[in-house]
Amino acid sequence: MASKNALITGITGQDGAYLARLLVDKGYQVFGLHARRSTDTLWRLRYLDVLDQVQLIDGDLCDQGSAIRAMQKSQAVEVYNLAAQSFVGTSWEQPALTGQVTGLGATHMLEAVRIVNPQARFYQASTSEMFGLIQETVQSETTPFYPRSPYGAAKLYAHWMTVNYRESFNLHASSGILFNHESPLRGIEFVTRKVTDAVARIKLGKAKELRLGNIDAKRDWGFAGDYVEAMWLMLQQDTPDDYVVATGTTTTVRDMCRIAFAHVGLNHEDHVVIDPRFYRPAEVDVLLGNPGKAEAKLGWKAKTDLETLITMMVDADLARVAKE
Ligand code: NAP
Ligand code: F7E
Repeated sequence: MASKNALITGITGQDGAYLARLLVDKGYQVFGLHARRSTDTLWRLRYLDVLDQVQLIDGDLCDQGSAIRAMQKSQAVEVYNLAAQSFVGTSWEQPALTGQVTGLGATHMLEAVRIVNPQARFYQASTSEMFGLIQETVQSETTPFYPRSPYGAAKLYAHWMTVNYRESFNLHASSGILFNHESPLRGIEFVTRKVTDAVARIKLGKAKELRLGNIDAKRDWGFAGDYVEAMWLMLQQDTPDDYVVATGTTTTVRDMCRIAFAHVGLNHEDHVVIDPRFYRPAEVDVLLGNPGKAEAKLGWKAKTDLETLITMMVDADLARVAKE
């Protein structure tokens, strides 16, 4: 069978790297929209040993022409729109930029698909942040949205544009409403990686304390490597749809810290310092997803529990910090 071409925006991010690895392993020709930066952003693709097997296309999602050219150059039949300003905290400092990349960027990609190849299948990286101030204890595809950050609001716009292009132009456009997912490739500013990196530094005598904000917040955390399989599965369905992707369990930041410190024989209470600088203007207190539809229709289920995930991340950070 001839190999399929896929285009990933955000290929240098955590999910982009795992998805590139997955698609290359499935025999796809993988193209990635790559925004020029003055520093190295290719380390994740190197870490998963996939950099040499993908073709990068210079472009920025804020630029409509970039999106169109990426569709033309890649001849993609599957498009995964993962690019975003994805850090919730930063979205209050850069709300307009977040709207442009995370919100309008999706419209640029949808337009590119509509103009260049309306038969191509489209995946939008939607998020549990759209539930924000939760309207139901367990969130599913039918739970009303109530975003609590400029990031959440931008993603909600992108989500509805995806639904709208599906209904208006009959695009095969699906949204994955993914709950938090982490890995050793997670950005250092996100709480799990901030914790596992600090645990490694404290264990190796390079730091003493870890400063955190609201450790009572609860999240439904899974492993990014599992979650990219759900993205791919959505584009293999005959009909496009929206799916919650989650583990179905929720844990406080405090308990996640306890797991991470305990893995190296330390007590988190001896090292964690609460610092109001890390509080957010509006918090998402608790998220808990119901992945029942993904399980029933896609045959997808999270394989990695939180303890396995966090210990994997601590071990990776111990190896990294030891080499510094
Ligand atoms: P990430 O690590 O922050 O990656 C974001 C990617 O977007 C990077 O490749 C980044 O490129 C790229 N990007 C940013 N601005 C761009 C622009 N103007 N033009 C082109 N590319 C740009 O995010 P992630 O964790 O992999 O998440 C992937 C997607 O899923 C994001 O849309 C995120 O919002 C969404 N999501 C994530 C989670 C989660 O828990 N991880 C949950 C739900 C939804 P650089 O490397 O050059 O910065
Ligand atoms: O925060 C609390 C913080 O930044 C998790 C993104 O991938 O998932 C991610 O968004 C919780 C929040 O992720 C610190 O207040 C406490 O309640 O790791 P986070 P997030 O905001 O949930 C969603 C699904 C996405 O779509 C996003 O793109 O942890 N917290 N103390 C802290 N968080 C951080 N970052 N740093 C702290 O010191």
